[in-house]
Amino acid sequence: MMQVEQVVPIRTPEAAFEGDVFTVLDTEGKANAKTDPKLEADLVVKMYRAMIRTRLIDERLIKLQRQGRIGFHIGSLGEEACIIASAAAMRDEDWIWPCYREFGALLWRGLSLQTYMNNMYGNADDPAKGRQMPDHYTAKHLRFGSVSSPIGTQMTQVVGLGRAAQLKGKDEVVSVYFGEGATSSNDFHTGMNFAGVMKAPVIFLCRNNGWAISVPSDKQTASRTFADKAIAYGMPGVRCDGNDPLATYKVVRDAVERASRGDGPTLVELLTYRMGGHSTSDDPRAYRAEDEVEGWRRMDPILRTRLYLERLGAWDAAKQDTLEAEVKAELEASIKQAEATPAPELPTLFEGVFEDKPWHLEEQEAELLAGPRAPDPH
Ligand SMILES: Cc1ncc(C[n+]2csc(CCOP(=O)(O)OP(=O)(O)O)c2C)c(N)n1
Repeated sequence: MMQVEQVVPIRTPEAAFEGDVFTVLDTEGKANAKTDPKLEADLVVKMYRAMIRTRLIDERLIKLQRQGRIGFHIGSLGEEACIIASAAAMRDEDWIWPCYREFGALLWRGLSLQTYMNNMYGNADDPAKGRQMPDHYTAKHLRFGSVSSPIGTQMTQVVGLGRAAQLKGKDEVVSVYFGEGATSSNDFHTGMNFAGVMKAPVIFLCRNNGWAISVPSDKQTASRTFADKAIAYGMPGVRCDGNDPLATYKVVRDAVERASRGDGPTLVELLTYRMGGHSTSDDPRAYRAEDEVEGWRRMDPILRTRLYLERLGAWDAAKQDTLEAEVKAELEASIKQAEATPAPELPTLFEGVFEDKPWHLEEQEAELLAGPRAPDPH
């Protein structure tokens, strides 16, 4: 009988990267000549700038939540390369479908920081009009899907989207993010199976960040790797260094080209590490050792990318200082405006679903508006 040797454990980067992982940059930021996709320096600088912006936004939002100014944040500390580089590898005509950690990809696609911040505050200018939790963004006009909080549900939605493009003869590819925990969901099986059978133009991006809240990746599966799961669905499964933007860009771009040719879906396992808590509602010290996090610090995607760019002569300390100052100023301005914007008007609760408001909603709205109001606690 075949022996399955798990390489899933992610306690240290060494264990995580055992075996067949596509990587370009080492921890000193040196590119491997054999795997280097030789991306334009300008593109790597653009990705690096977006990674820094994402991290600074994350750090600020965590503080805002701790100060009680926003209710919740779910971020991407340590996962910036796999999110930004995979978004960068998609073409403008393609769709990006998030899990819930991918605000960096949404900003990459062109959403303004102000609109994102309005969503974090659920104010009157929030596109979701405060009806959703913070970090539950949506931007159809940018070909960016809505956040799915129930684990895995986005994986069937994207196959429908990809299949529709296929039936209409449109050259559009869909990428979808999810964590390794989501590979245990029914929707992972359903989505992967349909995509495989129909050769749907979908790229399944599994961010293997080591943890599904408090469940470590080695308790999530008995498979050798998460990429191996692709075998059962008749599609390629690739393991990629998700803390390396060059490797991630190359692997995702190859998958886009494959899907665009009509050759079907790809599962990409992006090896990364969740440096922070699951969300601001979590304290990871309750279930994981701090030295595990320390071990991953030298794999920090921002550090590796910066070292690479410095070697190329495309980045230096002065550029870093300017960028950080710019992002911080932009952040403070967007927070100020979001806090000065009032809450959505009550009647908006009843808008946006039906073109003609049904009688029962008319009645409920009238009752709500006539009812007593608690004073504004702020
Ligand atoms: C169907 C469902 N079950 C449970 C939850 C609670 N939950 C929220 S996030 C999460 C862990 C998901 O981990 P993973 O898929 O690895 O993604 P990550 O958060 O690590 O990015 C769980 C269990 C949920 N949102 N939906």
